[in-house]
Amino acid sequence: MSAAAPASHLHKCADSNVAPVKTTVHFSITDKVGALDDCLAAIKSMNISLTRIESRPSKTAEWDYDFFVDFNAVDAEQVRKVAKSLEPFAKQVHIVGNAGASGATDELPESTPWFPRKMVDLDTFADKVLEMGEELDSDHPGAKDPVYRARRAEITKIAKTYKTGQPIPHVEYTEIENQTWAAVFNKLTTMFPSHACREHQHVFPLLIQNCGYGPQQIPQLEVVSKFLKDCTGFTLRPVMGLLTSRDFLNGLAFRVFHSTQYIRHHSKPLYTPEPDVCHELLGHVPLFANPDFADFSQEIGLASLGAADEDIERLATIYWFTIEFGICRQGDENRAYGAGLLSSFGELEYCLSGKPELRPFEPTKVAQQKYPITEYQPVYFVAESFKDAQMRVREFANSLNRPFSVRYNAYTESIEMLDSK
Ligand code: HBI
Ligand code: NLE
Ligand code: FE
Repeated sequence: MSAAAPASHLHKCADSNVAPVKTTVHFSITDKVGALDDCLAAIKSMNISLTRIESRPSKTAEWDYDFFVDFNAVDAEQVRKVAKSLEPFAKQVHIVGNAGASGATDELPESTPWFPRKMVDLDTFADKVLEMGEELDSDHPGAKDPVYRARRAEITKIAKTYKTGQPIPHVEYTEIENQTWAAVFNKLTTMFPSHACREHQHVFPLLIQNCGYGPQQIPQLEVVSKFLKDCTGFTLRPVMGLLTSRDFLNGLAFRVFHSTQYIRHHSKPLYTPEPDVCHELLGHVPLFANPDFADFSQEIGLASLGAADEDIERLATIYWFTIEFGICRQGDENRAYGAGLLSSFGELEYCLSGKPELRPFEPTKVAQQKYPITEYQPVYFVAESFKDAQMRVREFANSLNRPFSVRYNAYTESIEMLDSK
């Protein structure tokens, strides 16, 4: 893939998202007998079938109630009519979710692309993924091996049917799969002491002690997820493959990391263009156990909720140059903290070799940087610390054009929308 179209392969599923459009109407009403009934009758009169309705006590001084009503809209016009019909009965009618409806943004300036508000909403992401190797014009070694394909389909079935709150099912990995893992594990662990950041090295022995990390066999996601939950509140959720940038980043807002469970093809253990269980477990997991890094990652996720498509692109680029390919300052040395580096023997060596260009981490500049996907990066960005990077991303997120701000409530595992910035 050329450097001209960063991550464009990840937008395919989003673009083919045709009607009906998942829509949420959010409104508040004052406590009065029949108030909700009036609102629902207005929607009913349009012959719309609701898919969900939820209520919460409102934070207003008037002791109002907030309602969230979901339905599948046929087009933007219908969404507009619903909003209009509620106006006489409700306060603060807000539409969330007209992403993909052509021209809808112009017609409905107040609407926002749909985003998950509760952890269970992540269940709706499950089947919107790219196929193996799709649009990665690398000669994916697994694509031509029918045995590998069948095995992968077996493992991704878990992710397809997984629901929030369930334990992640155990996978009995085969001899060949465990051998591939061993090859990656043994090679990388020789390099971590001289190339990985301090945070990664700090956690790694704990993963060996508590989560079954070692050359013998692939650790189980469920065990690792429980460990992360104890460390920082992050959890893993199985995923079939690459999600759209929007869905993937939205998960981070809930401290949920979508993790593949299958392994790369055994013919090429030291490099794969896609995420696989080696990349997740050896690259990402150690960092998500670090509190500052967890905060930083969630910050990107929160900024992505309801963000415009162009802003998702910017945030995905920031994600790419930090969580995936970030380098950080450590004393007077540079060390890798990006998972794409930490899971790739070749690139881990290369990124600190003095050959590629290193620039300071400044979100506004990073967000515009083009990058190749299936080859080593020509440019990396160096963060001073995770705390510093988080502050800079927060500042950047505040500069984005979103008419509301959001906050994650860890007690209710839900997103609170604040009307103004
Ligand atoms: N999906 N499952 C999965 N894993 C990733 O690492 C991932 C993704 N979708 C998009 C993505 N990464 C990034 O390249 C950014 O676009 C966020
Ligand atoms: N190239 C990495 C590896 O081989 O582990 C995976 C990168 C996933 C974005
Ligand atoms: Fe990754």
